Amino acid sequence: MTVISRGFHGRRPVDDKLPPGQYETRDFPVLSAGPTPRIDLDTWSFDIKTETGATHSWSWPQLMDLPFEMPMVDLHCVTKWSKFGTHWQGVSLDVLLADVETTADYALVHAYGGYTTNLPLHDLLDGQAWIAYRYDGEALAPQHGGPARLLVPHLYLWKSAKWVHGIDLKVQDEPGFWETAGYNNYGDPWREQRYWGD
Ligand SMILES: Nc1nc2c(c(=O)[nH]1)N[C@H]1C(S)=C(S)[C@@H](COP(=O)(O)O)O[C@H]1N2
Ligand SMILES: [Mo]
Repeated sequence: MTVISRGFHGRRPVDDKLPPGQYETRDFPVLSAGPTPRIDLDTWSFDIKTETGATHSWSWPQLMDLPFEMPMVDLHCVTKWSKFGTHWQGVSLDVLLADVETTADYALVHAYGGYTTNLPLHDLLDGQAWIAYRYDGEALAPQHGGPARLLVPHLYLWKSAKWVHGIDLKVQDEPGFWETAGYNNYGDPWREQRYWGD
């Protein structure tokens, strides 16, 4: 590993925050593969299902009762925009997975409306992912995934499923919606993993 001393201890310069091939935008574009689903908070649930079929379920009031975090993160979309310093509120997946017994290595995330996306379970742990329900101090807008979306900012934004409904834990990896359509199975913006083969 090469260590480069910058002789500088302030904010990272913008170029350092911008993954290869990305540009910065101040907008918050909306990208959805289908219509925004109507979701009733009275029947909303977030369900984690393990490889044995055991299911852990949270209603909306139960989610609201959990300890939350307020991460500030940079977003990177595979369509090449990046947005720096976005403010969210949500429940860490570490909290939701704490009492879930599993030997699975993979997660298939599913959303109201049918969208799916897959990632290694490891990438949901250790402070890397949230079920986010507030953005910029307000309830998360429906077009951005409200009432709640997955937020997993170290991967391209297609992994951050809007209108999240649950996560199935799998022993074997199973590609989701965009991954089946040719997008990279992992999607690390810093390695520019946009498509299969990148
Ligand atoms: N349920 C669902 N989640 C989704 C998508 C979608 O079509 N449906 N699009 C993904 C893609 S490709 C991107 S870039 C981001 C866009 O999030 P935004 O609309 O809040 O910018 O949501 C991701 N999550
Ligand atoms: Mo995207």
